[in-house]
Amino acid sequence: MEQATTQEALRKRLDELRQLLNEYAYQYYVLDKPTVADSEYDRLYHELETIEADYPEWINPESPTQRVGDQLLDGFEKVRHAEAMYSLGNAFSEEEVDAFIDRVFKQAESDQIQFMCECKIDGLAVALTYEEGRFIRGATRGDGIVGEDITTNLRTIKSLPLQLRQPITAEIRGEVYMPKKSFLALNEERDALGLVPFANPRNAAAGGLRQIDPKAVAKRNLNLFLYSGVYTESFSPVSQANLFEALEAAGLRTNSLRRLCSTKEEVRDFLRTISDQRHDLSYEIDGIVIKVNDVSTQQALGFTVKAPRWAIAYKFPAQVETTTVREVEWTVGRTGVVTPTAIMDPIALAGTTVQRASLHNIDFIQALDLRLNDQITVHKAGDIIPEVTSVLVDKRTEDSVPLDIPSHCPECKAELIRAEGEVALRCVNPICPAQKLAQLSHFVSRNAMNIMGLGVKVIEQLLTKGFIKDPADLYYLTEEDFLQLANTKEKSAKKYYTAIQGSKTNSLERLIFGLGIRHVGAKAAQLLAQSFETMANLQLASNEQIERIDGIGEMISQSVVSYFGQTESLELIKRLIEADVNMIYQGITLAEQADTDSYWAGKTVVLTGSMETYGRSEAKVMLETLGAKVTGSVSKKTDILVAGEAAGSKLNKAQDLGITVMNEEEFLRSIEKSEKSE
Ligand code: 1X8
Repeated sequence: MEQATTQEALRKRLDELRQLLNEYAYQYYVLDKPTVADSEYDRLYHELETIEADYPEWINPESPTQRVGDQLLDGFEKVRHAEAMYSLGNAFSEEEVDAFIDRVFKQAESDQIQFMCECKIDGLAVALTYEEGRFIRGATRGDGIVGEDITTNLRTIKSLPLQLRQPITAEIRGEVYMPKKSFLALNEERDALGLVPFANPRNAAAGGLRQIDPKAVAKRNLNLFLYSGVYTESFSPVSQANLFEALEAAGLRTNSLRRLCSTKEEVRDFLRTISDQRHDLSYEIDGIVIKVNDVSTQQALGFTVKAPRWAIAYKFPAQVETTTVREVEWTVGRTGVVTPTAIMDPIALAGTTVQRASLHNIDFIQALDLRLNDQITVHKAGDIIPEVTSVLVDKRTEDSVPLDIPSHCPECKAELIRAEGEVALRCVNPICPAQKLAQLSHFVSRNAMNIMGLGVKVIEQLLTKGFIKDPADLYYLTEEDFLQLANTKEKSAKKYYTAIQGSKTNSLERLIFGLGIRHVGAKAAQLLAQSFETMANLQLASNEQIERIDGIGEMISQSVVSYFGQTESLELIKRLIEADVNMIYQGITLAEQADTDSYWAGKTVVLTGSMETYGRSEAKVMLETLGAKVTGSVSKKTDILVAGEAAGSKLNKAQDLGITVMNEEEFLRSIEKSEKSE
């Protein structure tokens, strides 16, 4: 009997958790308006995972834990679309857009037609099938008639609802994309691993969705916007504007950057406005789609063999410029990788002046057959990073010769190594001054030890004068040492000294990141510090222990274990300890996530009335995270009553008993404060 009740309670809690998590995910990923702290989401998610582990029979495909599967995919099945996915006619100038609008006016025999103008996302078109609100299948566009089933991979996109807020049966279409930031981070990572970078976010997104490991897809941080559908009885909007209302009501993510226009001038104004601000968007767009708003007018206009007559894509002028390569610079990074950079005649490109472009590695140079004084085309990958896209070979002079690939380190002159299967050229001299400089610059950088003011110039001098060889040496420097550097007066010397000494008390994750262990970025450093809590624990950790951390894989664990296997590393850490540099994690550890010293810890709280910002159950969960006990009725044991709108008898009783009463605003302020202090 008792067991049945526990089970019932757990089942209820499970439903509550799924609902809460889905709601939070919707607010965070679809509306881009987070309402709870990440730690709170993680806590609830973990609670759900724990219940599901005990009762696997309760798991259903709509559970938030079921987004990322464990299985590798066995290729992709073909799927036929409910209706053909058309491509769009293109307009390459404002005049061509005007001509399209005139054509629509003429064919529809009216000039009272509204147009919905939307951003053209540079991503990958997908079709999502929902049945009675459940996500059943997702497919690529393919050739427009038959696409590939990528359901498992699409499920990893957190803004894609597995369950709609309405029981709609329809095929919903949109664009999957990779945010610029994720694209840049991915390319940096690929560069570091010696992989060829993606040319643009679209290729990165497409590559992402075709991976056979859903876990790898989840890491790509893909997102999507929905903007069309195959209409059915349960889903039959009367206009494009109405479609957006319907999509949003169903919980689907739409792009709010759109405008309903009635004239050519209004359309033109929208094109120009977006054209001006597109470099500031977090995703790449390559044009504007202009659609007849009214569905019955769309139907009257119909389709040509290739595209709808009621829509057109205005394409922004390609952001490609031509310039000349004057020099190739080879720089040594902190891991010894030698990277080529093209130095070019300056050009204006996508909002900035560009003079340098990474050439990534030797393979990249050789694939382009790039030579000095070549004319080249340059674009900005992800709208930010300048990249050489082609060499104008026919403009080349006859005496041009292939680039010299350095055989020796540009700094220390040691011989460069190119390991089997690696595209990277590497200086393996452990005392290479260029590597030392890059390592030290990394150590003092903002996300590492954050030693403000200690720039490259100062570090360079400290190295050449032999004052320092590694990061630990920084902590043994005196103010007098700094006074011996060029242009350094007492004030600067004091500033450097104080900044270095101040960094001794940093929390462990900064130091771990600062050590520059291969593949250990700021995020991994945070996870390692949080899990192992002290440097000593981390030093002793095995591959298995490290890989047990969610978010850390084999590549990082091997790198960490190998780092601590080296005598030089141990020696460095020993001297950092002797210099009194903190080796302990100071954030919240996993073991103590439940807050014990917040204002709310140990308090008995009653919620009454309705609040604008949070539902009762959300507020309850938040308070519980902060250590409060939330009960249903007011008594002498109650410490605080949180009273929303229309609070009734509980408020009277609390006032009678002299219990502290908080209104919504006070409650919110206090919660916010408690969360900040974490
Ligand atoms: C392609 C795209 C469309 C939209 C946005 N981005 C795209 N890449 C949109 O309608 N907002 S429509 C479209 C197509 O029909 N081929």
